[in-house]
Amino acid sequence: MIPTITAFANSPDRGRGLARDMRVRWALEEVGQPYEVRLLPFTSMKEPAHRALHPFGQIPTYEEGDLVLFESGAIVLHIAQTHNGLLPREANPRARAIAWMFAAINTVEPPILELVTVKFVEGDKPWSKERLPLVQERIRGQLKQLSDRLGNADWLDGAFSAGDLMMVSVLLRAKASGMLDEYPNLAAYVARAEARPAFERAFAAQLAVFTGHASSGD
Ligand code: GTB
Repeated sequence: MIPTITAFANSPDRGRGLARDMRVRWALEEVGQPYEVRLLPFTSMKEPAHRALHPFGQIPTYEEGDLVLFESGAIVLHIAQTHNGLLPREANPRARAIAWMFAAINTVEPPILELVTVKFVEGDKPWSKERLPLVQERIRGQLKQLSDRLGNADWLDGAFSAGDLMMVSVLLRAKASGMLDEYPNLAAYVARAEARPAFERAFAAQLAVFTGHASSGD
């Protein structure tokens, strides 16, 4: 069964791969699963039809037969659990790869998102200038520890996994702010992931939406 995902019809990032459909597209490309994309204008995202799929009226969603999922982490985990290639078969390495997925979205991503909020949503508030360095320090704290753990390895725990896919997806947001370059092994880790053919295909597909060259299905 070919799954259908949703994505922005007009992504505010102009196709730079920062919207969260990118990580789902990437996972589908890694496992070789073809998929369809339904593009949503902002107005339809809050309509009842989409809210029936996503309680918060956001993208991405994932539909596959009777199954409807929201939350990019849950969607990537589902793809990884139902296909070969993104999770180790052995129980303990598999559990550790899933732990890295949670670390990405529950530990590393929150301060990176706060940076976006403080710069672009709260930028005009009188306290914003004082808050910015605090948030930046929180991000540096996480990046330093992640950098120490990665060391000279290619991936976080053995072979490339859904844990790396989620971590890189999250770090791409920090790359845009220039903070990733302070940790050369993390910058190289992200570059290594971006060079994967599956990443390149996913990136090209979401960019094609912005440039107007998207096909109806992938
Ligand atoms: N926790 C959810 C998940 O992981 O799936 C969060 C989903 C989410 O935040 N979706 C965003 C959305 O639908 C798009 S990805 N926003 C519309 C709304 O809430 O009404 C977040 C995003 C948006 C824009 C950029 N950008 O322009 O760079 C990057 C990321």
